[in-house]
Amino acid sequence: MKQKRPAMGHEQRDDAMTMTGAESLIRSLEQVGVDTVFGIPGGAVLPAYDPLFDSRQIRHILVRHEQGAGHAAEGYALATGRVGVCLATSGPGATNLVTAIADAHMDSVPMVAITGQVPSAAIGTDAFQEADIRGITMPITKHNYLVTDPADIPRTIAEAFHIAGTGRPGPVLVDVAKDAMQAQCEFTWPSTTDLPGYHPTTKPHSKQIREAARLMVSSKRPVLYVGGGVLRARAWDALRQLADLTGVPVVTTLMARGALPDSHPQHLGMPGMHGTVAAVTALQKSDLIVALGARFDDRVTGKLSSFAPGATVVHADIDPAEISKNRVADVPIVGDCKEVINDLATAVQAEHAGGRVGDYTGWWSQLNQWRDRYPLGYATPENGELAPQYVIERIGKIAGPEALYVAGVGQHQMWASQFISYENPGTWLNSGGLGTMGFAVPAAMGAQMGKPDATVWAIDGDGCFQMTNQELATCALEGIPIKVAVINNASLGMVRQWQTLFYNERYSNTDLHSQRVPDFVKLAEAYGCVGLRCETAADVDAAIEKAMAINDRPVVVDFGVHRDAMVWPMVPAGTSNDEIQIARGMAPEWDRSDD
Ligand SMILES: Cc1ncc(C[n+]2csc(CCOP(=O)(O)OP(=O)(O)O)c2C)c(N)n1
Ligand SMILES: [Mg+2]
Repeated sequence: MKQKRPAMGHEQRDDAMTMTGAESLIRSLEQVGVDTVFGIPGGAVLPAYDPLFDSRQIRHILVRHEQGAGHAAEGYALATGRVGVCLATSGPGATNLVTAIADAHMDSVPMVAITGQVPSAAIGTDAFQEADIRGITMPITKHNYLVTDPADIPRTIAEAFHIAGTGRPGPVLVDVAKDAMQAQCEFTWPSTTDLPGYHPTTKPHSKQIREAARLMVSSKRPVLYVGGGVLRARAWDALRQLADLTGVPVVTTLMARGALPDSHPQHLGMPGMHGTVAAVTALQKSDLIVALGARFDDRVTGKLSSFAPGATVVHADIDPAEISKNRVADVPIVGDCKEVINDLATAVQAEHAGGRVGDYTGWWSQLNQWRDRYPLGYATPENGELAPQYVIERIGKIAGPEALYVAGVGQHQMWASQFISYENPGTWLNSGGLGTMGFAVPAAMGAQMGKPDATVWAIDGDGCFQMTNQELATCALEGIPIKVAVINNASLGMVRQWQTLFYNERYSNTDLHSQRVPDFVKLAEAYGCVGLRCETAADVDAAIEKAMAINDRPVVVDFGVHRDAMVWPMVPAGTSNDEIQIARGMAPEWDRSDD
């Protein structure tokens, strides 16, 4: 399943070979090492599907909806670190990709989306199945192309993969006109990519690094605020070394879960709207925030003007546009997170050698108090119904830290982030920036394709599951044995939680009745999967173990859970992180000395 590197001498052999544009497209995908493509054919992209039929290198997974292809490409990319690829036809095929492209853009997922376009002479005529997908995706792609000359195909594909996978990763769209695929052309693979204006700065400025190190050893209440960029830069080993070297507390955002093992003694958990009291309050009371590949998202900062009022900010990111976007950085550092963190460690060592070592004793005694007093927890429903958090916690315990966990969006996503211990990078996949319901099943499918030997659990909501479960057919037929836990509270639970808290318990249109309709067990069976149901705590382990034992087909476990469970802690949207609540109407009891 590894992407194969092009054979040496290929370039020479390919020189001046005559073929169709479509053959050139498939040849180019092979040349960049693609082994898996998720897609659905249609009129405008049909020429590409013909040579694809013959490719011995590329496995095409025929999905049931293009959104599924897009999220599968994301899941593949997140699980492997390689560029994920999806393929669709013009018009509705292309527009069905839009959500997944936007998702990849928000979460910096390397992805190349290839779409067929109507013949170039018909572009702009409202031709059948014409949509200006380049225009539509302009604000949600890192870059995009419309190819009308077949001679441009190899260079465009080479550039698209280079752009998607380097610097701050992201989605690149390549829209290819049908006539360009049908025409004859000469295939020549470019030996280099020359992109004027695209030279991501990877090496950080040493003066800024020295300043950051100096601040780290002189501060009293520092926090390493670790974002998804640390995972994209594959900088987890460097992060761990920096944490060990400095003794500074670490928080990992929703996008960075697994970047530092949850069991690491300096790990305070996740910050943000549903973060731990220790993580949220550490940032809030810090005197130094070292942000690494994080973007001061509103879900982390709460009301921005009241966020971490006493903190000096070091902000490191490969994308200069992120720095000082939301919170002004006192020390801006542009660079690749791995290089930044390694250089920071070297600079801190130099400070140590000069006798300047950070003393965070007082800070740690404070942090440990918050951590001990306000651990994550949940109540067992008094009416004997199943606690959703318990189900998720047991899946994490039984499947263990080597498994991959892919969430949908909603309460179940937050609980999956809170109650599973992430010990390894790349084991937590979710839609953070866009918050796309329907992400889990197709992304789990893509992740399983990328990591065929891993156990892949989709932890999905009953609402999310109903948006993209058609890909279970794909999984069953293609032999992709994902496991799906539907955390079925029969409602759009996260929205219902807001109605409980902020709309006087007026439950307008959040009741899905999905413990009655549809029957998820029968649905799973109809799709060629194993369907199981579990409604009591006593049966949870057996249901999970049964699912774990089935590896020849997908499994869906419908966990009927208590619908009134809520996600805590919570910082209500738009309020200050100081307003964090640990249960309804209940704030932590701050010591006087905390204030
Ligand atoms: C495509 C999409 N539509 C709407 C929303 C708004 N939304 C956020 S969470 C949520 C409820 C999700 O319900 P479910 O999948 O059952 O998860 P639960 O919160 O119940 O665990 C909704 C509707 C969204 N995030 N994405
Ligand atoms: Mg639900």
